[in-house]
Amino acid sequence: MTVDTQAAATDVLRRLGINEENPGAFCGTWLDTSGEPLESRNPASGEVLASVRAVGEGDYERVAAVAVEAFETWRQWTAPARGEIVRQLGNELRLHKEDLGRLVSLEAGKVLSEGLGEVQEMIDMADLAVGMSRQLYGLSMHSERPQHRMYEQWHPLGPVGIVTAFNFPVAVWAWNAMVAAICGDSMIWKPSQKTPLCGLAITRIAERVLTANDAPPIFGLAVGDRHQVGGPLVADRRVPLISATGSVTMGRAIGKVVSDRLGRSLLELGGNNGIIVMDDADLDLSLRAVLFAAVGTAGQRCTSNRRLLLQRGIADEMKRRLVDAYQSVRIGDPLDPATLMGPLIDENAVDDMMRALDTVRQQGGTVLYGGERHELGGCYVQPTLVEAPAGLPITCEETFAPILYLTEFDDLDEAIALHNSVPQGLSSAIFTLNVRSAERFLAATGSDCGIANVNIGTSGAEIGGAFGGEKETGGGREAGSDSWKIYMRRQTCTINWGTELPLAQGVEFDV
Ligand code: UN1
Repeated sequence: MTVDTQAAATDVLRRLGINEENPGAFCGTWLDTSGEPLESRNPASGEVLASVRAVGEGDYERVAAVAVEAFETWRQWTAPARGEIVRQLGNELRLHKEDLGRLVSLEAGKVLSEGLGEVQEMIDMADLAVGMSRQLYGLSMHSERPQHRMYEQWHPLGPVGIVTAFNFPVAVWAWNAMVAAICGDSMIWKPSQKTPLCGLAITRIAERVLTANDAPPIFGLAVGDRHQVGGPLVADRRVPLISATGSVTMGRAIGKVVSDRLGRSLLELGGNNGIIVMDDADLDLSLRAVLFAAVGTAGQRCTSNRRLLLQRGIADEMKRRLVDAYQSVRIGDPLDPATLMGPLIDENAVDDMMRALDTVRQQGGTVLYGGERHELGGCYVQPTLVEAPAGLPITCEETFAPILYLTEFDDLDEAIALHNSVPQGLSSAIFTLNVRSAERFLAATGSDCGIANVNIGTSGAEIGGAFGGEKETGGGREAGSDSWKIYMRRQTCTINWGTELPLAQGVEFDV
């Protein structure tokens, strides 16, 4: 297929300050990095968009040293003053929303509406963080000792390492960065090597806001691989928190290194998200929700719907309607407004999908729709429906592709048991019009995931809630609610304003 993406891309890149070749690290200044050039490719056309010189020997250290220094100054700014910087950053993102949305589409291959949605998610995060900057509340407790006051306060933590994946190349940075910034932390961002231009574009915008305000260079960037950036960052004792999004394998490796140095990690790893559709569900609603969750972003969200559990009474009808809907999904250039599904990120992702489908067939699953590469070639694939008998081993694995496993069940207890039988625990949903079924799903013995929805799909969470999951998903929580607490250090303070020194627990210790 020929898409004239290069022409479309050139203007967008120029307006975002990206050249044909670019330095891959920022720490107040752009470093003349010494690593290999990294070519960023458009997955829709295979064309090179631009190239970035990755971090080489010694470059990481320079970025880290500046992050440590920037933290020393930044933590002395008041939290509302830090919020003002984030407010301005949100405004800059508003000005560049269109170009950034296009860049996300060009580099990650997601459809434009989702590219723009991702930038909106950054803007929403900025707005939320501005409000948070005046709400970093600590509790006040009643002391058991007379004339004593006890309370807790929250201080900035230190430089934070942010490792992000290709599928949300900008929003996930914002979940972390907007909050870390108002909390008084500096950052070192390692974007995915598949989407370095998104990292560059965002950092250029952040740089302008910092410079205009004489703020310290808190938004550090280091593009590179796990040897030059990932490894040193994760092992760096000066970096008290590592927030990482990616595979379970990656998270397990990072978690070990960080816990060995007794640092904190915030992990957002694989999902294997199930939707239960009951006989009494609104099937129109269920169908639309499943389609967005399973086919949206070509199944490359950590929240993508991968398992669909159908109660027997509606199973045949849902399957029929799903096949019809899958047939009419428009696949093609992500920048074409009519497109619903773009390509996978690269050839490896296509190979992984085809390998998973071979395993499906070997294990006794049946491809109901799709199952092949798409006639458009390149990284395009067919969205795929698989009939999977309960317990098919492959349904316990996350394949980052649009494969949806369909499994039938008789009653809700069986569905919940099936639902919870996988190692991952990110997002989940039930479709039902019965309040008892809905509440049963949300009860302590119901869904075991970090996110549980009723009559909406598994993906597309709002930023106001805490985002993350249990079990092999890693336990981290980002974005809204009280997720800010992990980016700060808690201090419990007790003040004696009297003339006596009473001891807690009634202990006597007088000479
Ligand atoms: C991810 O895929 O890593 O809930 C994050 C969603 C998005 C975030 C997905 N807001 O689908």
